[in-house]
Amino acid sequence: MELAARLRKYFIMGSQNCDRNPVELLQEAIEGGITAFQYREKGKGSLQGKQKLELGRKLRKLCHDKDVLFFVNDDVHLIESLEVDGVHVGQDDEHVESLRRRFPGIIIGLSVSNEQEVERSPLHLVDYLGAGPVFSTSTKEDAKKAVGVEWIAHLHRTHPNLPIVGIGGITTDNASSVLTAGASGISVITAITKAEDIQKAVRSL
Ligand code: TZP
Ligand code: MG
Repeated sequence: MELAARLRKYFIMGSQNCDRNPVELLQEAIEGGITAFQYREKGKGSLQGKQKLELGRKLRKLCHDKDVLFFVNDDVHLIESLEVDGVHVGQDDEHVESLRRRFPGIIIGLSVSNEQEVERSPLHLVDYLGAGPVFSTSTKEDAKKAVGVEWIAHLHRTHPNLPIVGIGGITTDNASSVLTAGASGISVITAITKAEDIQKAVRSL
């Protein structure tokens, strides 16, 4: 399957996002039909060191067994330890050039929130773009201002060959507007972690 199709339902989670066992939660999300997963163990209450790695191993195995793409969020140590499919980085993380040099074969996703960030980024080394926050979100402490689906449409117009994944405040109600604007996929945290029925939520995204 093409990368764009495999980014269609991209679930992001760390233990700090979970009111219940993260392994069971991911299992259900996979049953529901997510196509990609990003282990983002970050922020208040997140695991560190050995515990972070241990949970990563369990989640990585679930994805491997069900052929769900497995990403980590900007953690070079985890890239090496978990044999990831890919990594997602923001503008302030390890630079794409150095990641590409060190890990030539992995998928690299980069967040872009405005045209200045696009201009200073080596997009030729990137496999997909994370665009957002599309809608306002309180899940990420330092999230930038919401950019709307217009930002997705703009990126799609200016970079038609680069898959785009929308992020930030995406729900079962607004997901289709992000796809209609030109995104190949939507990435969500709370739309899945806080869902009453996880499988149902994933199916309707
Ligand atoms: N990057 C930009 S917004 C965001 C991240 C990681 C948080 C998305 O969380 P939610 O709950 O889907 O709005
Ligand atoms: Mg980051």
